[in-house]
Amino acid sequence: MFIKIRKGWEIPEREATPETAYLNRRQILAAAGFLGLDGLLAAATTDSSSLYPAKRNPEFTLDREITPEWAATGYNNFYEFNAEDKQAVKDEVGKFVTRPWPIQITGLVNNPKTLDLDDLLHQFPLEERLYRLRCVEAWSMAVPWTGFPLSALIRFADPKPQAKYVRFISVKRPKEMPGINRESWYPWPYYEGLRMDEAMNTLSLVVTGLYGKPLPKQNGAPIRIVTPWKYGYKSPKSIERIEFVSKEPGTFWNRMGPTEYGFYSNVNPRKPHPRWSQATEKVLPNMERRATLLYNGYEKYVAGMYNGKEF
Ligand SMILES: Nc1nc2c(c(=O)[nH]1)N[C@H]1C(S)=C(S)[C@@H](COP(=O)(O)O)O[C@H]1N2
Ligand SMILES: [Mo]
Repeated sequence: MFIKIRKGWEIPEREATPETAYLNRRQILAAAGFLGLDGLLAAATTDSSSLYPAKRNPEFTLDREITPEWAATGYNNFYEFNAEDKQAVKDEVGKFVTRPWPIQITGLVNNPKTLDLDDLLHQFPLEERLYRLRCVEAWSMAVPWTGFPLSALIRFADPKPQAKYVRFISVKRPKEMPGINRESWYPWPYYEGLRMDEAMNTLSLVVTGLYGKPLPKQNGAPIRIVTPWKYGYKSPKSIERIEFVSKEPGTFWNRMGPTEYGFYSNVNPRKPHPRWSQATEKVLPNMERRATLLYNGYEKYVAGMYNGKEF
């Protein structure tokens, strides 16, 4: 596994053009006074690109460099698009439609609701957080996600006392996601879950942006979950439903390989995967090896939730 390193002369577009030079059509029309009051209101309430970049939360610091944007957005696990070639995912997302995007909040809650993503984005203040991400396959990255605490969404949903777990269900759109029919034996849609205290943990983030911009499709647009102390597959992409349930829910990867992918899947360098060691990781983009940390370095936030056996 090797990622092409950009040569000095291949200046990323982001650095060549100041981001503030981009305005969407509605903002330009509104600014020029062509839309009238309704247009201005529409531009103000439904345009979520103006929410980025969000203010960085200084609590979350890294022990390494931020992964270059081209690497984090060019090397992806998103099996609905391409299960074989991580560098091809970004080239297969073109047909994926991420607006409008209704999110269903269902199950054991007092406030079941279907919310459009853009309304959701205006209901919860966004912040940026630098987090490490450790894939179970051993590659890792460190990136600035934008989002809001999952705990805020859970409080809004107002779970009933019987709700002990939260499930997340990704979209399944074979016409837009070419990997689904190519890998038809997988139990689509992708689905994941967390215990309620894990979901309420400070670190659990509803993510809608990356590198100060709306989330790229290959990273799970328009909305995903990120749980940085767990292997990357516990961070489901492009979710359309959040369901509150009473029993430990099944998960996509546990269904595929029950002996290899447990429900908790907390990062643990001392517990090898049945087919490889987890002691070290390969850091994008150069894939240099470094030691993997217990709970991916987030022990102080999460160790208290466990009795030391949930890996
Ligand atoms: N729906 C869906 N979510 C998913 C996956 C997937 O294939 N489908 N892959 C997971 C895995 S294995 C990892 S490591 C991370 C990768 O996220 P990234 O591509 O943004 O780095 O997404 C996770 N979420
Ligand atoms: Mo992964």
